[in-house]
Amino acid sequence: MTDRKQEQRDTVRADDPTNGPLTTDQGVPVDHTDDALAAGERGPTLMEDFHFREKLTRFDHERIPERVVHARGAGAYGYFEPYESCAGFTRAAFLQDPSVRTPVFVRFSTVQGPKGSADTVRDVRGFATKFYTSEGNYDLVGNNFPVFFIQDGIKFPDFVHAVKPEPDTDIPTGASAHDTLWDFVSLQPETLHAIMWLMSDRAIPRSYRMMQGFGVHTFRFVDVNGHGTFVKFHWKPKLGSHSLVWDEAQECQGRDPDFNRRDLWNAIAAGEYPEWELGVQLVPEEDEFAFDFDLLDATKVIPEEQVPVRPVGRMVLNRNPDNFFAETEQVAFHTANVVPGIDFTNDPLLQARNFSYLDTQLIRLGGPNFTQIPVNRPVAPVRNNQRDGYHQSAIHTGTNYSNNSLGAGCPAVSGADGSAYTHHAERVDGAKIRRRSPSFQDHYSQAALFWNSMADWEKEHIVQAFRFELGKVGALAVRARTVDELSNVDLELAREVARGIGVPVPQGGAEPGRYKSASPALSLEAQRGDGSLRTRQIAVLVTDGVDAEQVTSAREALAAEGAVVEAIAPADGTVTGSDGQEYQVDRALPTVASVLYDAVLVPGGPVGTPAVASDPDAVRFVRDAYRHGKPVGALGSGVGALTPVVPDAVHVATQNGSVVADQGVVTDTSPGPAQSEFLQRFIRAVAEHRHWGRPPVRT
Ligand code: HDE
Repeated sequence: MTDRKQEQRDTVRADDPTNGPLTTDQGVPVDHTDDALAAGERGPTLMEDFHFREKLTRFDHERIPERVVHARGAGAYGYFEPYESCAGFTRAAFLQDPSVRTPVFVRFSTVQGPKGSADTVRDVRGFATKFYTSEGNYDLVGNNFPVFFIQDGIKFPDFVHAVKPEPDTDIPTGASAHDTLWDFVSLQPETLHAIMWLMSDRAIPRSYRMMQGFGVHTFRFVDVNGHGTFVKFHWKPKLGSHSLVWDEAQECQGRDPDFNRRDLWNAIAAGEYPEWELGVQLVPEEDEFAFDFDLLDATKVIPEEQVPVRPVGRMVLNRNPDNFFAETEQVAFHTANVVPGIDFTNDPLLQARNFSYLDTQLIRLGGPNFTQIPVNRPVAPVRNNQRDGYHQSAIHTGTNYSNNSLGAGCPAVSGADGSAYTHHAERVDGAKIRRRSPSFQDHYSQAALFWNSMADWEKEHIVQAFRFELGKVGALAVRARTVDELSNVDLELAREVARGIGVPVPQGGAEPGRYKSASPALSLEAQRGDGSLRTRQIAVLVTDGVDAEQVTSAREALAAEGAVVEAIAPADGTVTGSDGQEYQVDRALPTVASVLYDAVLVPGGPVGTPAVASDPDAVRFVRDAYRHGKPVGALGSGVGALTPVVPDAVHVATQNGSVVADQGVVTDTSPGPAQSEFLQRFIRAVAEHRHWGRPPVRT
């Protein structure tokens, strides 16, 4: 997608506070901001230069503490609308009327790395949504995995310390491949299910726009009669869930560390608004104990095959923030921000979160008035007797206590009209104990459920991920202990991992086939979305003499499908096509790489193999695209450009002039414009996203 920043820079907004002449914070006009006031041209700077001192002081205070987890993020505004009334199970106002759009702000994030870390690291992604509802703000603070690493929030500091950079070296940044994390994992089998997700391609999403979101905990819906229903929340992206491959993700960290945030910003700026469907899994309270796991255990999913996900509405993100700090950095989520009709359960992880989020905002945003910051401000009216504190910007008048008669009793508690939040009247009875429930003790069967549900290529990627991560662990005992734990999940998985990391191959463990169940919905294969090409980035490699008809016909057909096509040449500027016309180049080859694209197309030229075939950068481009399973198309003499890269098994089939689509390598040696049959095949190959099981590259 082309960069839209310049368009934005060129638009001067009337409400921009920096429009007009320069002033100090006190509004005093400033005529000179390039030299400090000094006693003579070479003399000392004078204390009385209030503009200089104010400018530097303000600069010194620009930073606030970054989030202790989820520090790196990107956000956007949009709206949510329900498909139909959900009155049957919740009274939440924003889930009642399909004609009512509720504004939202969403922040996506990685967890481990600091604010300046790369986007495409192996990590969980945060998916936090603030609904500005008519009944107050509701925050659904979820992740792109449906399960978490621990069961009780009291372990959170331990887990986060273990995964964060090690305290002596501050290494690694944005990575989990290090001793302390795996030491923790090997000693804490409750982590295993989430670890399976972390080792899967879910941990390296292609785009924030192409990942699922999950509320993780079991929450509770409450209807107007006070009747409760357990609920798990799901976000499903319209474009489907797609991931990178690990090698590509690593290269992206250097080629474009902002890969995911740029993608989100550019898509919205281009009017390609990302969309998710909100789905709910509903469990009647009577069925609380109908499962072979505990609904309060956040390391478990309710398999979709057991309780289907019921779509209840859609969310569209259609506006980029104007100021990263003011909005994306200062947005403050809190799991306890709920509205009437949504309540908690006794999930001990959720209970801990209900304490932690407010606490963290107090330190991060410097006091209790952060709800007055525009991005956090409810659209519902706020009236109470909470007063003063750092950064108070409201000017309260009248009384500040309740009950009062001097202030006409205001603000009075609501009650009679039934609009107030009432906590679900769950009966609670128990001795005060510190003990994990026996119903939380099975840590292996759902880790195995996940493994059993994977396609072969997903399994292969998981094994490779374990080998990479554990291969970076220095303590061999930790490697071995982790493999032992894995053998309780699946013996073959454990053996495969062990073979790659130099530890004894386990002989015992979960006997093969012990855990048979699978949930096909957990595989990325089941989450392909609408199968469209919208916003897929396609590189067309061009040089002087390129067949103009081929480029134009392919470009038009792909753009009509919603793909973003970029012409990439050895240098910026223009190339001269076979028709003698000049064609604009979108990017110069040295500034890009195939990891930044979803597919590549090599058109030909009227005289023999195009020059790209001998350009090492272009050869690398095609080779990497092929290696990463991406669709590769070639036309006319461009097919020859594949020869140095694509092995015979795929390539030979293209020699007879016929159209061939093999493992997403789509070629047509006939001259002239791209034929519709070729285009259809190439479009299908791109819609597939990736093609697994290709023979290795030639070079
Ligand atoms: Fe968080 N988490 N978390 N977390 N979390 C934070 O709040 C915490 C957990 C999640 O974009 C912090 O404002 C505890 C699960 C997201 O601003 C902090 C526990 C899930 C975000 C915090 C958990 C999440 C956070 C840090 C275990 C998925 C980023 C900064 C009991 C369901 C929100 C902040 C944003 C952020 C605490 C576990 C998701 C410290 C104590 C499970 C998406 O309050």
